[in-house]
Amino acid sequence: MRRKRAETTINREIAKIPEKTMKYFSVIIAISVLIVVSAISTSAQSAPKFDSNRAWGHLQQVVAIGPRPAGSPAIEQTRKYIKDQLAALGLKAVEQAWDDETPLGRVHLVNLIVTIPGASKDRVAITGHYDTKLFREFPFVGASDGGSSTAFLIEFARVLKARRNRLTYDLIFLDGEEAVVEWRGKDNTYGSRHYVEAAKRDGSLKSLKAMILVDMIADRDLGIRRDSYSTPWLTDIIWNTAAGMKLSNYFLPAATTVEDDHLPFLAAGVPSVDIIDLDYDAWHTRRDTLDAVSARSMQVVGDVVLASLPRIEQHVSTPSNRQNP
Ligand code: 1BN
Ligand code: ZN
Repeated sequence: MRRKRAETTINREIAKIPEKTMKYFSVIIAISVLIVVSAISTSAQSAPKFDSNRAWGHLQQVVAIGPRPAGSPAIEQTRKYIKDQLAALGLKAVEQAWDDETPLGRVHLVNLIVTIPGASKDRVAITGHYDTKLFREFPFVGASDGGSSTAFLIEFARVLKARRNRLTYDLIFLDGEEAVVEWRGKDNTYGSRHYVEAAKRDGSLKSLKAMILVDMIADRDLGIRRDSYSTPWLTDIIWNTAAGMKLSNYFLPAATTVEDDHLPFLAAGVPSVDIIDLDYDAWHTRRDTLDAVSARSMQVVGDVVLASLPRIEQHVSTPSNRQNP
């Protein structure tokens, strides 16, 4: 009874509000609802995603250039392609150029570095090589070996630029990963060794908190084993992320050891991981072409690396985990 009387009073009060004012408030409420709904849907849409169709397009272009050994006109053309693609994204690639002694004489080498600033100056590097191994007996176009890392990094640059980054990201296109003659002694990893030495000298290595290397990630039959040289916490984050995404059929629990561009970073104390599928039938053969690789494999690696970043950012930002506080 008392409630009914209260309702009647409220209704009477509402009736007193002029119709114009009511309309005004209804419009304000409707606009507010629209703003909230569109903000929610924009934030859901704007979570940038790795797009393997774009990566595949880059891979096609890079493979079409042909064999791209260090010091060749073709690798110069590849560099132009990478720089042009990054420029189209509004990103500038900085060249780190030098000449190095190899078993075949002096070779001109160039690393390309793109920096995407984040909230912190602490950095994570995502790296891969863009040279292909020199074979004189056959044309080696390295669709997975050299091509996939190049295509991956260009597309990853687009994604990181669209992402709100807690840390600064350096995407490093490494030259001269491949042996000029044979993988022993210093005839390999020219680009990563040069980058690390230069960063030690200029003091910038201190801000580099982790390094993720991608190499040969487009195998149609993707199977990436854990590299035992790689830093355990970083490997765990990536493989656990893959497991959480039900992708353990690609990021396998089995272990292996691989010598690659991560070793100079590890030797300098930078936590590093090599994401590499070495169980690749076409490895260092004329069959490492587009037929042997798939966009889906690059998508898997792109999704897993991207989904791993928040945990990596959290790990390196936690004071007790910091090596150089
Ligand atoms: C990766 C791609 N590597 C060369 N091309 C490094 C490597 C060298 C891996 C020897 C295994 C054995
Ligand atoms: Zn190779």
